[in-house]
Amino acid sequence: MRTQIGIVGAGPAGLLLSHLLHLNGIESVVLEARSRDYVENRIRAGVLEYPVEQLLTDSGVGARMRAEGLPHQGVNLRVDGQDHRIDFKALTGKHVMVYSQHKVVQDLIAARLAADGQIVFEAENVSVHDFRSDTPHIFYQHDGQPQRLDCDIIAGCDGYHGICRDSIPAGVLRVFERDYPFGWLGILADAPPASEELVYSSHARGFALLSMRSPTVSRLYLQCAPDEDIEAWPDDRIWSELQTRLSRDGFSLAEGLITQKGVTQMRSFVVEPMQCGRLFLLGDAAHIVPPTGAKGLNLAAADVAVLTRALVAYVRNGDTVGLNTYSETALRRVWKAQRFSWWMTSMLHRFASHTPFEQRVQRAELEFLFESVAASTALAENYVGLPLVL
Ligand code: RFL
Ligand code: PHB
Repeated sequence: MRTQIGIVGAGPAGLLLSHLLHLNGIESVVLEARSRDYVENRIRAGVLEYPVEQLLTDSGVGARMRAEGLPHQGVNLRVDGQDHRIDFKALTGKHVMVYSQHKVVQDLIAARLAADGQIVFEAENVSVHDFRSDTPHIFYQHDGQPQRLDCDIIAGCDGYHGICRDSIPAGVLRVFERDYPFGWLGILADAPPASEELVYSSHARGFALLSMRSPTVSRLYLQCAPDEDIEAWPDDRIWSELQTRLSRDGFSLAEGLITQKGVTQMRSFVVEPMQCGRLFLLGDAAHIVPPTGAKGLNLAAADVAVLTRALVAYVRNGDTVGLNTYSETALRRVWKAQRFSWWMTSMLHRFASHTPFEQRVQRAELEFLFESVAASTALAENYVGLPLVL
């Protein structure tokens, strides 16, 4: 089989890339290790930046998001039981859209299939080859049969645990990373969200976050040990800890049936460059952010915007400038989102290693944020999302 762009991974990055390329008359084939049912129901991110919401709308896949998504004009930072609202609308004129990642994935799959796009689900043993030559190709198995996909360019959209990044020869990539001494215990619950907007709470017992998926479903997180044993957290312990860490006068957290729970590791990770020959890395395949800034999915979409522009110039006019500068361009935004995610994480979590001096500095950082319009604006500007291409 032959196509113009071979895409590994049907997460948000791979599907959005395939969709935008199609709108520009460029063919692609997406190879996905998992089943359609699995990728369409994988619960992950929930906050779309303003430029990402616009990109989805402008590219014709925003109808359900506009009908079911919840536009949020601000967030609350709760510190020791006191709320401080960051008003996105007043500070930036923009908002964010609360809409589940798995619905974005469903919407993109529906659009690709409606346009006769090719997505191979349950592709096994995918491997990428000769991407430093003019004849890159991908081997995989499907229904037990060996297959070969020849293409001009390979897009590695296969997430943090994928194979594309590790296929790049040793010595090409430089890794930048930071691990945090905590994780997040996350739940999904059939309970009406106790606040109309997200609440990021800094509490003496650790960070907590109140988020949501719909008017009847809450998404809640607790700072926990990085290797926390989920078995040690029966539902009543989770609710009791959430009640404590999110408490505020006049606030009551609605409880309900917990339908999912899990622990996520917190990590910052970037590889440079995000390309090797004709293999390009996008999204989690190239970088991971801690979730405190809600940036992971949005960064994947921004990489896609940069690569789409470069591929269109290349396919239409043979112009290779965009491809040659893909990594440099994408990394400008990646590092700004890394900085923001690291900063939000550092400001809002409890660090067992903090000295009394560092605790006071953390407190001063929060107080300054609430007192200064300039500081609040900087948070709002980053949270609603920097322009997709910087
Ligand atoms: P994805 O979504 O991981 O998609 C990669 C796809 O590649 C497939 N794949 C392969 N296919 C073929 N062959 C192989 N060898 C393959 N190996 C992997 C996978 O099955 C998958 O379908 O990466 P992408 O597209 O770059 O999108 C990135 C986002 O998914 C990610 O940044 C966010 O979900 C991160 N993230 C969150 N971000 C937020 O902004 N807010 C959140 O609340 C939030 N919560 C989360 C998260 C990530 C989580 N992970 C990764 C464990 C919660 C979790 C649990
Ligand atoms: C979520 O709704 O899952 C969510 C929201 C904001 C974050 C992280 C996760 O910062």
